[in-house]
Amino acid sequence: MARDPRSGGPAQLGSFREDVIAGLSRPQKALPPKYFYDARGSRLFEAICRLKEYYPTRAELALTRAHIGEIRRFASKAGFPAITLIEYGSGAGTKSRLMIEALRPSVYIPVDISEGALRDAAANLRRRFPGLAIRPVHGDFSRPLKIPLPQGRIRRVVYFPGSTIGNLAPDEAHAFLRTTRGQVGPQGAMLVGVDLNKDANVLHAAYNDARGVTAAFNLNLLARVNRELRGDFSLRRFRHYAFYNAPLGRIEMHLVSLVRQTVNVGDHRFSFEAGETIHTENSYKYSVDGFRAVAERAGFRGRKVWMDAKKRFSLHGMEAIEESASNGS
Ligand code: SAH
Ligand code: AVI
Repeated sequence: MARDPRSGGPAQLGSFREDVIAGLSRPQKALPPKYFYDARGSRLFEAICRLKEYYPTRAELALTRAHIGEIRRFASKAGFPAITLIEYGSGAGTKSRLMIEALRPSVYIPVDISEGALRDAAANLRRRFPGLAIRPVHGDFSRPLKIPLPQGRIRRVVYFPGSTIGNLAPDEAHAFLRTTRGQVGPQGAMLVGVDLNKDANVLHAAYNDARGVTAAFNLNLLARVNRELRGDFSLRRFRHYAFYNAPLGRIEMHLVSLVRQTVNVGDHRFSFEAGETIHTENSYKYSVDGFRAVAERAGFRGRKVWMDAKKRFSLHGMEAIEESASNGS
């Protein structure tokens, strides 16, 4: 498995420690959501996907199955006999399987920060598609990554499902799309799953499930800090809190300190007031046109959009805009 030098081993621990210390030192304490996905976090995310309240996974799978023929036609291009499929945040690989069956790429490159999930998904896909070249990359897609791209007349298609793009702030989403545009080249394409704006009650329920799986996913971040960075967070002294921030169009997840307390992380000490929060995740929701505008600024033209029957979730088929025609920054 290819590994970004900063993504595995002690170097990863280094950036995790730096990010945690920096995040807990800010006036609004914050931790980056990419650290949710240790082995337990990845399993908890899969459990979230099965919850009745968490509609995005079911909606995206349903719309992908319903429109798979059109998705295949969109991804293929005359004059390009082969496809390289690059998937960011591939996770357990459930959607990957569908896309590989439809697109029949000659090379598949899943990229994920969660090493165990990536390894297990790649092993499953190798059994299922024995002729396919699978080249997993363990790394952080918010940083420059070396992706082993085959050269030649090969159509490069990036797949970014699950609305993971919604976990990026607008400037980060722009930067990610710009980098991806450079990666796929002028003949490349992208398929992005994007969660849509909707009734705040539906959103609220999706991030406050009755069984408390999302709460366990959120609190697991503190358990990870305890285990990997010599932290002493008491998980009973924090509570999961998620709400829809309508003016900013995003779900925010926080961990609320239930009491006034101090917490140690290695040699660093942090004070919490009762009610003070650690901001752990944003999940931006878009309109179809709103997302298209973001993508266009980054060098992708929206060609197709597929939605589920309730119009809760969208999959955007986008093509690279030729450099001379792009107005992106
Ligand atoms: N694509 C799957 C999983 C989505 S969960 C689905 O649609 O169900 C988000 C995935 O992105 C997880 O597998 C997580 O490990 C990965 N991820 C999150 N932030 C990342 C980052 N900065 N770099 C690489 N992978 C990341
Ligand atoms: C991966 N990502 C798109 C999920 C989301 O909905 O923002 C992560 C998640 N957080 C809480 N529940 C699910």
